[in-house]
Amino acid sequence: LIHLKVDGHPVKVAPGATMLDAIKKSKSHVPTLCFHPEFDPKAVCRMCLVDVKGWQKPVPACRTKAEDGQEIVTNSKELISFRRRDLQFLLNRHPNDCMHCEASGNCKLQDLVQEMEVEDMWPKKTSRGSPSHPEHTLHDHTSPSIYRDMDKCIECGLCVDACSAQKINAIGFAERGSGMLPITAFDKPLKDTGCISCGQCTLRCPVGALIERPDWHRVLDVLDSRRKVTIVQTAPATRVAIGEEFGFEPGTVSTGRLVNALRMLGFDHVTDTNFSADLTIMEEANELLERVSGKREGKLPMFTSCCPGWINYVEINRPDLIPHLSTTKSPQQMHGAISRYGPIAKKIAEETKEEPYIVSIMPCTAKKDESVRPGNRGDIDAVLTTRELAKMIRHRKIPFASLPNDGVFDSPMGESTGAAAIFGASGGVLEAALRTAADALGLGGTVEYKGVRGVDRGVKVITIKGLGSVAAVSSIGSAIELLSDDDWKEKYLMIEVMTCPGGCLGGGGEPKSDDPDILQKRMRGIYHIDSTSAIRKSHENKEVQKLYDDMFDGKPLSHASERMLHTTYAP
Ligand code: HC0
Ligand code: SF4
Repeated sequence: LIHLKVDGHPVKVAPGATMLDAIKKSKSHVPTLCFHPEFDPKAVCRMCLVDVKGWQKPVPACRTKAEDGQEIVTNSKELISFRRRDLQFLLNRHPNDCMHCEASGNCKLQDLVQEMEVEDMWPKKTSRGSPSHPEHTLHDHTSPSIYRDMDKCIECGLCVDACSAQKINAIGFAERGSGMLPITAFDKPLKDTGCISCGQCTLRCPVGALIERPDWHRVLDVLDSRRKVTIVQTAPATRVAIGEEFGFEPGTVSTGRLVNALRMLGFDHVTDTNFSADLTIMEEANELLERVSGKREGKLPMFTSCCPGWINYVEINRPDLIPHLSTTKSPQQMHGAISRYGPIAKKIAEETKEEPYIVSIMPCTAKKDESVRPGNRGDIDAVLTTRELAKMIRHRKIPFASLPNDGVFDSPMGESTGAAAIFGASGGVLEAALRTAADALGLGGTVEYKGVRGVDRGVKVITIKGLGSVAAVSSIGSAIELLSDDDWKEKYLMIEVMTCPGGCLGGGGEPKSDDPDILQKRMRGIYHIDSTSAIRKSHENKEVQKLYDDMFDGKPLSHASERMLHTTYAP
């Protein structure tokens, strides 16, 4: 271990640790703006400059190694006044209209202004436009999922890191050196770039320059007007992350609190996307078996189709892979279709002669994009991220943290199994499909396929006797690597791709976090739901069985289910 002192107090850290790690272990604190544990430190914001006894100049703590015997000073008068000047410099180029900013209350710049008490230095006039880069597109609202308001950009580069970690590179630096501004390739509107709407950039942006398209205001308007009957669905990965916004430990399972909060917001029917995750497995597992037996068109290996960032990637970059994509709609879109045409909608029509207003709560920004795809348009009226839901809850002063964790979903469209719960984690869709396919083939054996679990970027492979090898890919960058040669075509029967590292629980619409173990913690929550579920296989979901009897001629891949639960893709 390395022994050093921070502001006079002894601290021990492991070899390789940075000064910032040491400071975090101590009672001291230095602010950071451009640092995130997922990426290499760039030290451009200069907020974490510290002095070291005997050293001539201050150094950035984020990227300077801790060494034996160092005596670090974090808070000298000079350092504090340097930080305040630096902040003032940023504020001079910033619109400073927090009152209208979606990031307000969840913005590192705003927090720092308060922490460093530089409110007085705030320019009185809001300055629209970026004086250093008037030529670049500042306001880009062309994407159905992501808004760019670049006059709020503080040039920390975390969005560039995020997009490059995804190997998409839709945004990059316009210039090197001073005055770097992240822009799209050729300064095109985002919708005309290779952006797949994954939202990883919005997850890392410390301010309000990159955000999910805000739809929560119009949903609140509908709820307030009470003119429409509303149906809301909530995704597998939302329930293990929403609590973070209200002080719960990451991974805390808040399903009951979430249901209660949605009812208090005024939603008339609170339903579970997990119900439709079970339905998805019924279609997708049977689709796989029919492709294997040659009864159905479509190539092997079959790719999962529930991740809209992945679908965007294939359509934009690899249309040759379309025949490999499962035609099964995602749970969100199946749920949208059944909300629009199924039993709840029928009842609403009988009582009010109206159509319902349908909302989904997702950990994902690309789900906004998915809901307006040609084959889906109209089923879902608004898609909100987990972060947007948290804003609504705060806006309505609902005391989420003190709500009992006992709310239950409506029935129908509320029952789900452990197989549905694990959709929220990388490998989960595959594991859920295996549980059903293995039973259909009479393979028996295990419920758990632990080899496909895990949140790190990369590819996990397992081989099932009597079936073949299957792979789960965590992050689009890892999928791009896997697809770079043709090996995969021979090796696997089925491949799950999740765009975001860790799967939906690492989605671009989840709460922002600087915790390096955040994905692990949320994953534990997901598998806890599964292991404590009474029913753990999708085909044993009673509500799903009844839905097949009532709407889909009693079986998956029937004529009726092909019409409502499957989709097509186009380059
Ligand atoms: Fe997912 Fe889904 S599991 S994509 O990650 O399949 O967003 O949580 O809702 O639709 O169920 C996201 C999460 C979903 C869908 C489901 C799938
Ligand atoms: Fe890149 Fe994803 Fe952001 Fe698009 S949404 S710019 S692909 S990180």
